[in-house]
Amino acid sequence: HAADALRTDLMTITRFVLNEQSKYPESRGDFTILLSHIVLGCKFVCSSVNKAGLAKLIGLAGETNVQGEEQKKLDVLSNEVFVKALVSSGRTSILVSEEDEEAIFVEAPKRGRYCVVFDPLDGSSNIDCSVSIGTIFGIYMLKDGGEPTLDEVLQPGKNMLAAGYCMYGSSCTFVLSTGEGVNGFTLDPSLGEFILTHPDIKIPKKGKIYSVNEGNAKNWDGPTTKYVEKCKFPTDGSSSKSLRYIGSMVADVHRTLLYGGIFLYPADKKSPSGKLRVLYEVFPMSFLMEQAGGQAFTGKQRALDLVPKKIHERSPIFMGSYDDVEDVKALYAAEE
Ligand code: AHM
Ligand code: MG
Repeated sequence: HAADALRTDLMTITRFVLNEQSKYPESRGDFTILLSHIVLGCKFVCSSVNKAGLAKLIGLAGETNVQGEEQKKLDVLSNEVFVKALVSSGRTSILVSEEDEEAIFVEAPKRGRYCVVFDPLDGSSNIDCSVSIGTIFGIYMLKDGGEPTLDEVLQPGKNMLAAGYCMYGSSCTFVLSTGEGVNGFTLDPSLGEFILTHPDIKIPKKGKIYSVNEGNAKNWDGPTTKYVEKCKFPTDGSSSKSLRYIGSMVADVHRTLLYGGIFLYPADKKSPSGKLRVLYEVFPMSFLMEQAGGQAFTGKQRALDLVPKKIHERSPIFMGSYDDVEDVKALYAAEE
């Protein structure tokens, strides 16, 4: 039986990536090593997130617990874990984290060929009520020669070598693309391993769900307003879409990838560049969307073509099913 074979022949994430990389003769296993350090960070954060309520890990940074030890907020703790895991991999040169104002340049003896941009714990407003949160990351390869500079990471998203996220939800799910499609892995807590459970994820061409913070509607621009109106009151005979919004990008994007539809965080009058960060939120998720057959659009251009000027830059974003994003593009084109 095929199902039996799968159950006993476990495709772990490490085995999967080793297989993928073996297609490239020049590959030295560096990527696999880097990824295993990211995976380790995710397992640690997953276990901390699961214990947070009990362990009283939740609390303000700087607060002290009964033992008089300083407690760390989960997002601060997660950042430390990822920075240490990435530096100790010996495969990174530059790290950009949502939690750190400045990029981190790894010291020469520990330097490697990769730059990693990441949001160690996204959706932090959801931590205290145990709603799904996640880690998002993107990986660039260093150009050869010379001292690494910030230009290595101020690159369009299409230059990413790989991108992914880990969702700490009802199960811990790791979704990865190395530029050849998208694959999903689920943590088997008894084994402590991520097992391939969602091979070759393809987003439905058109979806029945839209996902947006509609509380910002009064400040939206024309095309966004028209698009959301169309979701609710379609005029082409199609049925209206359902609204699902968690307010945790990883969870909202994960649902969009699997079920189809559109996720948007548009610009508004108060935040003309939207809210989400280009390097470690918009790019990795746009990379995954395209790899799954969907699209990602900023309101002006393909999201992966953006060239960020600053590491914490923001951009409006519309991503999801091919046809749904096509509708948004048409409304923006009509505006011009
Ligand atoms: P954060 O990095 O401060 O957690 O903010 C990012 C989050 C995303 O996960 C989510 O898509 C968005 O903020 C929700 O924003 P809003 O509460 O404005 O709807
Ligand atoms: Mg974030």
